Amino acid sequence: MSTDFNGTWNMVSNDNFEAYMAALDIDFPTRKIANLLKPQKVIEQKGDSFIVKTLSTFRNYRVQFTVGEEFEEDTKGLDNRKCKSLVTWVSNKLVCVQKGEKENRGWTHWVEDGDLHLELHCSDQVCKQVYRKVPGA
Ligand code: 1AG
Repeated sequence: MSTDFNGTWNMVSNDNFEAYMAALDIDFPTRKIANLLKPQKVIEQKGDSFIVKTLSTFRNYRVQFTVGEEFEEDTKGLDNRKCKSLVTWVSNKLVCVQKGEKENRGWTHWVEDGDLHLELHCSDQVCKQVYRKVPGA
């Protein structure tokens, strides 16, 4: 049995997000706004099929994928690039490689002590986020 990511998760910490956004060439005013957000992750998982929604008062982002199947990702509303993305299981972690214009781009999700962890990386920058499960949601 792999990890169950289902649920609604609220951000509790966000380290180095600003530098991660700068690595994606996000402009200064957008970074200042985005850095103040406390987004929510809403994850629907059925086996290896996922819909991950990142919701905030500023912008929303939705991605759908099946583990092991490369897909075209359009990061619309974020840095507006196209990537060839592939998510795989690495033990109990979901590891995404986002191939495209930006080197070393991707993310890793895992559940640890009941919290949802997310590490986002691009070029030489790593952003670390933690989300706490909303009970009953
Ligand atoms: C993601 O999470 C990214 C989801 O794929 C959003 C996280 C970071 C934003 C990326 C770049 C910043 C670009 C523009 C800033 C503008 C708005 C920020 C709004 C943040 C909420 C949408 C990995 C995984 C599945 O959970 O997507």
